[in-house]
Amino acid sequence: MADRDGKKKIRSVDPAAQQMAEHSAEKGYSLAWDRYEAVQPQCEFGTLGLCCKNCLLGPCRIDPFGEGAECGVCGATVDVIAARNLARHAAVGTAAHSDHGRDVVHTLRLAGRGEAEGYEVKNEKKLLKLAEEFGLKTDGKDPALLAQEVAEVASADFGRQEGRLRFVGRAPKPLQKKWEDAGVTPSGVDAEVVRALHATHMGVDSDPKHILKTAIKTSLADGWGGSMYATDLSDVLFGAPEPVRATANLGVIRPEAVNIIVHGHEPTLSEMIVAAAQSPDMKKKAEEAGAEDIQIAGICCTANEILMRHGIPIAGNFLQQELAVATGAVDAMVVDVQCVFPNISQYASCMSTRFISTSPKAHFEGLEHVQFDESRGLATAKDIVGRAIEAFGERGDSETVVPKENEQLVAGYTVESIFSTLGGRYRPLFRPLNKAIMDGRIRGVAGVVGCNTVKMTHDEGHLKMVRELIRNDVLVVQTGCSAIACGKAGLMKPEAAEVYAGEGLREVCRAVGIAPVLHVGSCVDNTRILLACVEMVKEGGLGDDISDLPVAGAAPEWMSEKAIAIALYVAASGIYTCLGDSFPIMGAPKVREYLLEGMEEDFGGKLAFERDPVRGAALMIEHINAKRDALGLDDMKHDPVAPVELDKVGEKVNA
Ligand code: SF4
Ligand code: MSK
Repeated sequence: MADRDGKKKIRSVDPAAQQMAEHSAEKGYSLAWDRYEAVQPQCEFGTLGLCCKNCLLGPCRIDPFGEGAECGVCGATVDVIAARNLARHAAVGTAAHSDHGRDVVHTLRLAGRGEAEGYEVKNEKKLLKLAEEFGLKTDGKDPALLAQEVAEVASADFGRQEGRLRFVGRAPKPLQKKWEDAGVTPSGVDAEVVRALHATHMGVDSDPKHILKTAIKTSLADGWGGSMYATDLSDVLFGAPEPVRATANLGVIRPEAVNIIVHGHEPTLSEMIVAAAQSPDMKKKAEEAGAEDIQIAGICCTANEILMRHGIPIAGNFLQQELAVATGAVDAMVVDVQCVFPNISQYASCMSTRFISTSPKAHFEGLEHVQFDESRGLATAKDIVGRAIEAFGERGDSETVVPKENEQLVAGYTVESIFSTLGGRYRPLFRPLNKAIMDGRIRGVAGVVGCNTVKMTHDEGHLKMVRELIRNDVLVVQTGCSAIACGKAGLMKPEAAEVYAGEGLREVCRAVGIAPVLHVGSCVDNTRILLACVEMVKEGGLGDDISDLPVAGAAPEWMSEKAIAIALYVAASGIYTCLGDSFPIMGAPKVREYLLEGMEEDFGGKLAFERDPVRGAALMIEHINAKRDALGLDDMKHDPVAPVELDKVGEKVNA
């Protein structure tokens, strides 16, 4: 039950979230904000990364102020302990993204064999391109057969025991050399995860810097391996996204419709749920039950996947999962893997909503489980939609409270579509973007990504940082829950350029009809940002390596182990990366020094920790300016425009 001491407000800048938090308090629902209060005080040893339980001689915890033991029972120092913990986090993050990638590979293989009901190759052009990249013979080959061969090559990369991952070859040559020299070129995806776990077993690696390199190598196997496969092969199977208009926030839930929320990360089932909901038999069934329609909406990255490809509305980001259910208008909450609160089961006993887990990897105690099986994907999806329709019938006249907030946005940008949107169809790839940077209309590009956290005000970090960047003429590309935050706030509408963007960026946005903030997908789609950087280098005029580009990355409200892997592979790819919360390593001086300074010498990129999002943006802009200076680029054409206060989210852009 919620106990917010009579305080109904939560820390969020989203009015829809506030409204539902108040309603939840009235109903007695517990929210993450309440449970965060309940777990205070949180362990400082854990926060600083100074607790080890890697063997049963421990747990060992080291006081950073020298009041207790100086090392663990085995002699592990604070730096060894913190580096090992971080490497384990990175291995878990890599495993999560990569297992998602593996599932997409598996589905592609089955689709090629004709054994995956409802799936087929939607993007033959990309399939052909990949097959050629893999050195497969393509002449006159049936796409179904080619899909199987591409899937085999991808599978082999997951299980590769030696050599290097294929996509490492996509990186600029100087970056490949940096990885070789530092000994972090990843081989197989699975092998790197296993090696990281082995290296951090009690009594194996005890050189903190070497352990950090293991963490980086593992993370590179995510960014240039598992996640990159997830993105590329999803584009092959489900089609490459194109710019698409959609809407976002809890107001997309429609009490008069059968509402199905898909939540989690994998596109394989949600694609089928979209297809099932649009099928005439399901529509008819919904009408017979008295519903106007079947409304699909998403939370977290499953949402981003179907938003990008179908314009399916977004109900909210990570911290809104419980708030969506609290509306009482959700008939089915369908979850797969990652970022799903176990707490959603509390609602199962007090409302008609069906909570349905679907992944063989993730069951939830007390919830219905409909196991997803690619070989009968459409049938599984229809079963789930049918259960939602039944729940709609059971909902009857029970109370629903749905906020009105429902913002317009444009999503669906990819490396390929940025190229055509910016006018590159008849000109060399990425030339218009590079040119706008070179002639000082766009200062640079920032990727702002990642989660929400109850340790900060929900969405505020994303909005403040992104607005500060665009007013300084930095084009922003986004993924994950950060993208959802900015979509809900109206920053992904072309009109946002008129309110928030600096004059140079505004000129570019006007000329090509884009927003100053571009949605490029889910968490695995951060690889689209890496590949856009590769294209910028290839295009020429901005240096020879990713680390020469005037670009930066950020995750102002990160919370997940996947974010640790992302931050490490982004920084090790040469990009300055600013995180809101620090990694749990602050009690370990050598680890801190390497990640915040030393790694720049090895890779050209490093991390920064800054809780204040405006200061974080300033650090990124300083970095971008330094890169512009090093490239000898012209001064910016215009001074930054005045900042706009963060008052009511989205109000200004809608005025
Ligand atoms: Fe303690 Fe060392 Fe065991 Fe960790 S590995 S719990 S520091 S004895
Ligand atoms: S869903 S990993 S909370 S971005 Fe990708 Fe959002 Fe972070 Fe999960």
